[in-house]
Amino acid sequence: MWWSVPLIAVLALTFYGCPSQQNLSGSSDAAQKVYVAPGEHDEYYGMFSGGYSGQLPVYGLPSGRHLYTVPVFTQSATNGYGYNEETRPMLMTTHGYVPWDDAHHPEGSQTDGELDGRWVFMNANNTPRIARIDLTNFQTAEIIEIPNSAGNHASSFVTVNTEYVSAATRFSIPMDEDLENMDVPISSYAENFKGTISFIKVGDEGEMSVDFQILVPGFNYDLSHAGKGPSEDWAFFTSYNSEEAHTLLERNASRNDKDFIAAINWRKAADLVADGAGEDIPGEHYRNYMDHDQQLAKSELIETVRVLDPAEHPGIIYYLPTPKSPHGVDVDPTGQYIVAGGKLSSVLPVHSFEKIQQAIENEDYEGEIDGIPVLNYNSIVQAEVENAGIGTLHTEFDGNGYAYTTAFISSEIVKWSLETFEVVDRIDTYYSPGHLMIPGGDTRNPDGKYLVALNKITKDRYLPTGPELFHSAQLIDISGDKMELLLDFPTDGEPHYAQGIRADLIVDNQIRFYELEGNNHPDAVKTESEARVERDGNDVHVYMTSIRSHFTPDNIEGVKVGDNVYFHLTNIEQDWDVPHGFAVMGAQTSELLVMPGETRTLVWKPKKVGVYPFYCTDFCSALHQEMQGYVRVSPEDSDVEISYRTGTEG
Ligand code: K7E
Ligand code: CUA
Repeated sequence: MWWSVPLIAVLALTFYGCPSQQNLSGSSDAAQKVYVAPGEHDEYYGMFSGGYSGQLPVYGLPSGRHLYTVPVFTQSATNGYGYNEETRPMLMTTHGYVPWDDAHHPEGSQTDGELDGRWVFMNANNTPRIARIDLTNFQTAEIIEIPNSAGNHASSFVTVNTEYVSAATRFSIPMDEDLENMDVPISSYAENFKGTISFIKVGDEGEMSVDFQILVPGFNYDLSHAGKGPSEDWAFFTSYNSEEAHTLLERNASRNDKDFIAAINWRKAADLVADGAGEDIPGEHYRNYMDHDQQLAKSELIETVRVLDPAEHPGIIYYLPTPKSPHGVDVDPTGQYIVAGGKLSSVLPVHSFEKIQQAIENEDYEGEIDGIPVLNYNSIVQAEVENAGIGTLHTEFDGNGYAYTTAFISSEIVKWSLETFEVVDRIDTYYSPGHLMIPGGDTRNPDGKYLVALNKITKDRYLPTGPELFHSAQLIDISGDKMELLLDFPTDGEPHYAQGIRADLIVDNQIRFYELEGNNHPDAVKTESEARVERDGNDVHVYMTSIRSHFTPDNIEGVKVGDNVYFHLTNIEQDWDVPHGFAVMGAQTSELLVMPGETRTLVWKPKKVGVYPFYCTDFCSALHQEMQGYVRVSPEDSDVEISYRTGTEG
């Protein structure tokens, strides 16, 4: 192979800095296409992963306007997510409380292979987890930890009816004969380290459970996508490091001419598990979910997980040889073609599902690894797309017979035909795209109108903000024969993948506020007359209400140094877009931002004697500044009794 690592490095240097910098758009035509007039709404929601922000920023498309950021794996001071008592349990893991993660792949729930607008799933790469975001209120509804896994990267891709969400180990881990994690020299990688590929079952209400894991050789499992149509019972996972290197992977994991895509018949595996196949092994993990009735997150610890050994269950997994450390794996809308991103490959390999089935039937194998048959490359490959750019990573589809692939090193998007497998168009991006997204572009029915390039390098595209810059997304019109660049917009964090979802699938189901009547939070108070302060040993509970423009109570005495003060604030407004905030001087967490009909709790441990103000943080009315109160904090041994009032002097 002419390709080599030093050559990649040279190409990287050559292409990285200097794609021609002229801006091809800027025509009034382009402006017209992305202009969303004041008061008008965008056509699509763009759900972007936040990468190392751990959140899910939401943009309107085509305008590129930043609409909201859903807090997911990271605490958010904006609304108190992960700080307040109600949402803290969402971030519980077997490693303790983990208030940050690295989120890569949002994926919308699907029905019959099409986006249905119910939920978005997103993976946490660092401390392996999958979150489910509820699109009726854009809040994180559930987070499940993935056991026996390290680096949950090939996640969270859904099957055609959201039966399952995928997960896999990016970093293999040592497991002994009983499949317990163990303490061994890193140099024993080849004999001791294993990977797992996990299938997370999704219930009717979205509730997640780890249904089973498949034990696989200690490669690095990278990306995934489920099949559709003829391949809908299958899911595909790329891997690199089939060399099983454990140091300097840059070189040591780039030696083999081919690595593998793991093709998994998830339906068959699931049926086996349902019939009692497999073995329960240790696999402690948390499942955290929002109890909607109580508006309170809850955690449960699950101890074991079911595992399948491929050697004992033939037919559940096959390896598809794939050139040179593939990255993305994408399935075309017909479900017939499986495209691998060949990041070190000179061609873009496309496997045929039909040929894969044929090869399986004929036992056309070129080998076997740990009981997993390796299919013959030449028997399964449909085409190798030539000239598809350098450093190809990810592919999406327009539903009109074309595929679009990002090329990181040559900084471009390349459009090619699914009929001739020839390149028909290419467009420069600024700079170095990772993923790309077409609304519905990984489903059975893409909306082939826009494409978003998620670029990794920003440099000179915006006014500089010192060394650290936001990332840059670019919106490209793909409705014609030639791609046309329409818009640049900056994105927060490091977006990897994104999902574009037609607005009408989401808008009609929006919750505008929570019904006070349906609020069964144990510490809710629904009228001002129920508001009160109670002492229980060193704990003081303030059951407080907010409504424009006062808190009840707003004068509190009898708190002492050393107390734990729980402010349980219920916003008793019943109207859209009237949150109230709550902050108290010296609090060691964030504010609360409480939606109408909702209850949230802030714990405060006053350290010093004094009178402390508290106030509403959200400008809620003309008399918002008046929305304030005082707590008197007395010495630890004081005999001031608890008392509270609103609107009475004294
Ligand atoms: Cu950034 Cu999908 Cu994590 Cu490729 S991954 S770029
Ligand atoms: Cu309530 Cu400001």
